[in-house]
Amino acid sequence: MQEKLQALKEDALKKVNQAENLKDLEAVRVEYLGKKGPITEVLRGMGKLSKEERPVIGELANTVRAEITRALELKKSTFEAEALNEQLRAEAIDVTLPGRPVSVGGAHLLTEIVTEIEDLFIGMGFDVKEGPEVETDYYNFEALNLPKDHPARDMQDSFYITEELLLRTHTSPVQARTMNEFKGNKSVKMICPGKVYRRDTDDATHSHQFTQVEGLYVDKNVRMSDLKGVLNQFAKQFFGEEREIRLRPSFFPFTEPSVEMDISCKVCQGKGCSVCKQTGWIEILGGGMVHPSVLEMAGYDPKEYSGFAFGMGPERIAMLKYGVDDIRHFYTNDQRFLKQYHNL
Ligand code: 2NL
Repeated sequence: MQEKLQALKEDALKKVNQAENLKDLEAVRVEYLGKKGPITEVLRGMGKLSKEERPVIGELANTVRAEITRALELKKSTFEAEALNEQLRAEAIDVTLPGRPVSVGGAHLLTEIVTEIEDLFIGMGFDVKEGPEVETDYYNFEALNLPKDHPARDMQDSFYITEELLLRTHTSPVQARTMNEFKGNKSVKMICPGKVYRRDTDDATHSHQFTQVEGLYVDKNVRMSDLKGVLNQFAKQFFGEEREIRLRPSFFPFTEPSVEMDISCKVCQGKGCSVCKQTGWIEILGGGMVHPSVLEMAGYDPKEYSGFAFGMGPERIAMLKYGVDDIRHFYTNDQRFLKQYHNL
């Protein structure tokens, strides 16, 4: 019996040694120490042994079981340590690797330009107002002194939705609405930025949808010199202190008299170059004194009130300021174009 136990022990220890993984170990444990294993069998059969043999065999069987258990546990902890090391190796993070860059978004160049224009006019006391892009024929045309037979109202030039509704062709209706709201009793000093629509074939300088910022100042005693002063201030702040402005006579149905404003060319300092087409001047915007009929239709007495208005295209201004050669760059969202202006 003693030899049998010794042999069992040696077999078991040998198998523990040969085990390659936790599964093998568990198999050895079940084989030798399990309920149906040989050691349990020996301990169960103790009753059949003589009085003298019983404590000797009992002790030996317990020792053998303890030794096998110890060997199993030792081997098990080796496997577990190996597994942990393997896991640590596999999950190791090389903290010296360069990080993955997180790309940061930013406002679109046009948004930046419009915001900058807004800030400059807010600084001169103007409110910023927005209005609907789907307009009535009345506010888009009629209220701005563009009667039914006016050529600018040609169906071919605007996106009509119904006979009475269209996509606004300028932001002026926002101003006409505001004047109407104030019912002729209050001064209006506002700018209105926004999208406008015209039926045009898109090319490098035309787009069927573009942006406009218009301004309006109506009060008692508003004069042409006020328009000139405000626009001069805007031009110098936006394009640089060294820029000169000049006003040329022009025509718009909603202003009388009407002007166009040029700034001196930055590229050639007014000497003449390809950017200013040899004139030394670059056209920036149009404006004038609000036509008496426009004031009257909005409920203002043109004998008591006067006003100036102007309009500009931020796309054109951005193209001039940054040398953008195609208006379509603003709408096609090519990251290579847009990213150039992220740190403005
Ligand atoms: C341009 C010229 C202009 C206006 C817009 C206006 C608005 C009201 C009354 C009178 Cl409510 N005028 N707006 C006046 C003159 C010119 O825009 O070249 N825009 C891109």
